Amino acid sequence: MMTTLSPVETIKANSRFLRGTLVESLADAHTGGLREPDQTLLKFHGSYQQDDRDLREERAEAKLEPAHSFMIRTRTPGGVVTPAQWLAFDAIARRYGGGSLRLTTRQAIQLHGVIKRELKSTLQAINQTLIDTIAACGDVNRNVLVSANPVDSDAHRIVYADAVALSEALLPATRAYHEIWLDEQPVAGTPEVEPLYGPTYLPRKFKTAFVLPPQNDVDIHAHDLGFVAIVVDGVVAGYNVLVGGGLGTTHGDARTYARAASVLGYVPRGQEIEVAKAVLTTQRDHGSREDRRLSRLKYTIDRLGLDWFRGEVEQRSGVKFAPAKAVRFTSRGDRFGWTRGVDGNWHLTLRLVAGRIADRSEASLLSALRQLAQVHQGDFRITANQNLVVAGISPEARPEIERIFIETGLAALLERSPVELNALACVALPTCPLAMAEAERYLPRFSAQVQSLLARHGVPEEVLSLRISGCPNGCSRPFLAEVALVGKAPGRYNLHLGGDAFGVRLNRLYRENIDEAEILAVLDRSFGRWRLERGSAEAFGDYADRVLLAEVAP
Ligand code: SRM
Ligand code: SF4
Repeated sequence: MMTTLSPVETIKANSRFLRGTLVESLADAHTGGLREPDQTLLKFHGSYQQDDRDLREERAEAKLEPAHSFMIRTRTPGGVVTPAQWLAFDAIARRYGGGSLRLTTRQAIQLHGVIKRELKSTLQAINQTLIDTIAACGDVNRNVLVSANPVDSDAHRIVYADAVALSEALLPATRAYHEIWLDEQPVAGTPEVEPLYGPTYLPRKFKTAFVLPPQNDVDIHAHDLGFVAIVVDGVVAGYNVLVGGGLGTTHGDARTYARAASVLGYVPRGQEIEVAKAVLTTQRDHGSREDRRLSRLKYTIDRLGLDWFRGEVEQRSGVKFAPAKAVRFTSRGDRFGWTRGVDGNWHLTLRLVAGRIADRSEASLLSALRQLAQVHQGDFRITANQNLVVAGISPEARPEIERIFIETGLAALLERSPVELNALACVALPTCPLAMAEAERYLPRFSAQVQSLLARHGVPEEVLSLRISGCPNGCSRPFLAEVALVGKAPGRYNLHLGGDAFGVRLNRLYRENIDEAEILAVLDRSFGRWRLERGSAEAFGDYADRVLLAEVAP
């Protein structure tokens, strides 16, 4: 059967290992944007071309090109950043990024609004901090996630080291990034190869995460490849391996769906890189390269079968899977405030609403975190819930950190209800080109309204996961929330209910394309019924799954 490759495949194939004409595009002073193929290639270097959507109409009327700028995303496995690196990012944000940093749901830092003529200087400044942006986006293995809250400090240290090693092992080999952004001279006469990826890389993005049960703060079931640490007597003995998670969908295209990852089996520690390479190359060779909507690993597995996939990974890696070990998750959110690790050091988890850090009228978060970074001796850990852990604070250092925490207003940000503290939203408008509705800018208002409803029904302290995405791509992992809004059009959302409290069960569509008034009315009725009808202590998501969704099931 004749198949047509997606145009992105041709761009990759012709790119000379991700170089394309990026140098020429960057040098073209007539436009604030890049040539189209270079926009695709730029993603593999950790950056996206965007435009300010708040200004689109006005600029179109004035016959001006869109207000182009660039988003840059870091590769920071496990979200670990030193205080010196934080201070450097603070300076970079003030100089190139409009005075704003954004922590992402994949433990990365994003800058928005970088203009074309400063893109190279910004990437160079980032590199000087010893953080890079290679493979932060594109059809490659992306930033590797690790549970962020290091209560069990020893196991966390090991799992983090395994994640960093895996992130390095799955990096593309091309020197394009170093040549284009860091002025490295190509070595003449050396034929370039991509031993792992090949010249056309993967069919689609590929995401990996490590989790330390019982806390599922990375939503392990949302990733193409997941490693669940099995800790025996304080030692990381091995990993349960999960594959085929993925959340992106397209409204109106029933072929697309969110999928929770499936279990491949257990492997002893030390085999995870071989297994990862085998999973990745199986997807490289068998993933669809025709329709990018159907290219993620989840579709490959469903098309070819989990047993076939397991066999292929075993054959490629030489690793035989044992039956998965029993695992139980008991929480998924961040542990806000002060916690103490087994090593005696303290960790302080801060709430940063939707991960946005800027000096705004309501709080000077960028400056507050700069103050912390100036005195902190441990490290910072970006959580997969868009928050920040000030980690590894010695008992002697705690009073000074505590003083800054209180005086700068960071402590006040924790004085919110559980639902507001745990809610997530993707970026959406004004920078995301795919947004259909608001998310980040809507989160404070909407989460406060949901909180009022919970209070009205006598459960103000209920820990309920609430997530908003501006479109069905699902960047805030809405399909794993108990209550989720998924953008459909300005001011209109699909309402999903029924995820469980620990990020294991996917939710389902409950009402389609409704506005705020209707969403609140539906939630009001649903919370009322849950309070009356729930089994003892039944979480809202479980009740919605058992009762509300059963009523609307086809
Ligand atoms: Fe995402 C595309 C933001 C995590 C699924 N995502 C985008 C883009 C780059 C829009 C674009 O393609 O032009 C968004 C940029 C907005 C902006 O202005 O910054 C964007 N995604 C984000 C972030 C920043 C959301 C956030 O608020 O934190 C997250 C960055 C993560 C990182 O640091 O790497 C982010 N995106 C996710 C997640 C959650 C996760 O990975 O844990 C998902 C769902 C999981 C998954 O991949 O299945 C996710 N993003 C998508 C998709 C749908 C992929 C699919 O399989 O269909 C797209 C669109 C695409 O790839 O075509 C997308
Ligand atoms: Fe953009 Fe959609 Fe992702 Fe939100 S979910 S950041 S709107 S792509």
